[in-house]
Amino acid sequence: MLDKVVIANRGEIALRILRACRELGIKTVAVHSEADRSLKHVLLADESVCIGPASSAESYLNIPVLIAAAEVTDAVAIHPGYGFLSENADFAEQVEKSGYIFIGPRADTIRTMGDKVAAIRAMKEAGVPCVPGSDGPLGDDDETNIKLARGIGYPIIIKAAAGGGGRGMRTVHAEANLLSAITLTRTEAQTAFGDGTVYMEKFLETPRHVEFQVLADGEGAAIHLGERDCSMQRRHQKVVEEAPAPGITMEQRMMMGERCAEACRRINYRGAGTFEFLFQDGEFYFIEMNTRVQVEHPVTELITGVDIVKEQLRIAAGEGLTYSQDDISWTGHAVECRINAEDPKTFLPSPGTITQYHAPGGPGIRVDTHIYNGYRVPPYYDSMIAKLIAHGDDRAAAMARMRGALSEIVIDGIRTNIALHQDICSDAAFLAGGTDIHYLEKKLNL
Ligand code: MV4
Repeated sequence: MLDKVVIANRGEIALRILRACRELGIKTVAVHSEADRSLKHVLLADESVCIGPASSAESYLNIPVLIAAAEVTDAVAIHPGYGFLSENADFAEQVEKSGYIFIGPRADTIRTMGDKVAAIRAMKEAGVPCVPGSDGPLGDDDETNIKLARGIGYPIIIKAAAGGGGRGMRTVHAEANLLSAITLTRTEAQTAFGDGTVYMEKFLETPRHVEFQVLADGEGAAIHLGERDCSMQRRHQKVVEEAPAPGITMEQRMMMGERCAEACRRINYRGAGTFEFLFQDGEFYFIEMNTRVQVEHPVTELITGVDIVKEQLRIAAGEGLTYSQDDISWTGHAVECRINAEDPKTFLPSPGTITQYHAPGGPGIRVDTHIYNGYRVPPYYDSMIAKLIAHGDDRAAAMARMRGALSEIVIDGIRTNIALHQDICSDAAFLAGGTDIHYLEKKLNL
């Protein structure tokens, strides 16, 4: 097993990684900014290193300083968590060139998946169903692009190859707007990402966001852990996630999961990964692959019993996968609410000191959080402060446990979105299952 790991992240995921390391007997190094000295995992880690000022650019995004932290502590590997440098191919490359293990896929895999055109091409070749589209970058010939869009049929969407996660996209509902939309998206992409490459897809109007979790050893073995539904979102920020996805049959799960796992085998994928699909009218359409552990991984853990972070560490140590596909089964239903320090009306971040924290509990309740009484939520980073996860024998039981936990949890001193979660978890359409990606934004604008 790995001897010592640098946790190149903060907050709940840093604590989650620390706990996985501790179970595997791995020593931990917490790296933190000047604003994060009192983070819970910093206090629990075997060693800690201050890596710079509060600003992320000078601390959690500072590649040379992170590698230096591994050097001075004699660590053997770096876990990037999610966000920050987790999907930065240059970081992965520099970590490995410096002689450390990057806990994630090889740099070239991250680079391929970061280029959405290349990712779609690779997945289509591997037999994963994709959205009808340009099957490559758009060229500069207007007539060709007009014909392409006519062939696909309006509405269509123009996306930046270097975008993803909702950045750099523009929908087009009629031919009159096509050419200006291509030009605008190109210009924006060039400015935002330094790459003006764009592509075209059929625009799906009422899809759900359904994603498959995979684990692969980097030597051709890969399994899937089924799917999650992450349709409950606002401005591309997920709010509630669940597993399994309502209405997906075991046949669909095994068919799509196996296609994802097979794609991983073909590209010798290493580590944990997520295949994002749009799901509409009973069909799956691949849109992007995430090459990191995701915020919502606990719902999959609760219904499969697999510790995804421990699997990441085992894979990185070269120990391979603990499970074969036949070992994986799914029990009950799990739901996760992301608790943010934010104003319930404006959704603006609400940093400050937590004067009282009371954790919910009881059967089937898990709380992934770094907060404690007296903890000061800094204003510099993401506003997510806790994930409340409930598991039950079926979806209704999981939702009932979630409502109970939401009524028990107390977070005083700052504003949070707990009331929003209470509203969502009592919403008739949500409880019926299968609400699409636009449902929450429409509900909030009533
Ligand atoms: C789409 C789409 C409809 N049709 N692609 C947004 C984030 C990025 N991952 C892809 N996104 C979308 N791509 C086609 N062809 C609608 C979205 C989309 C979306 C997708 C998933 C979750 C939330 C979303 C919110 C708005 C738009």
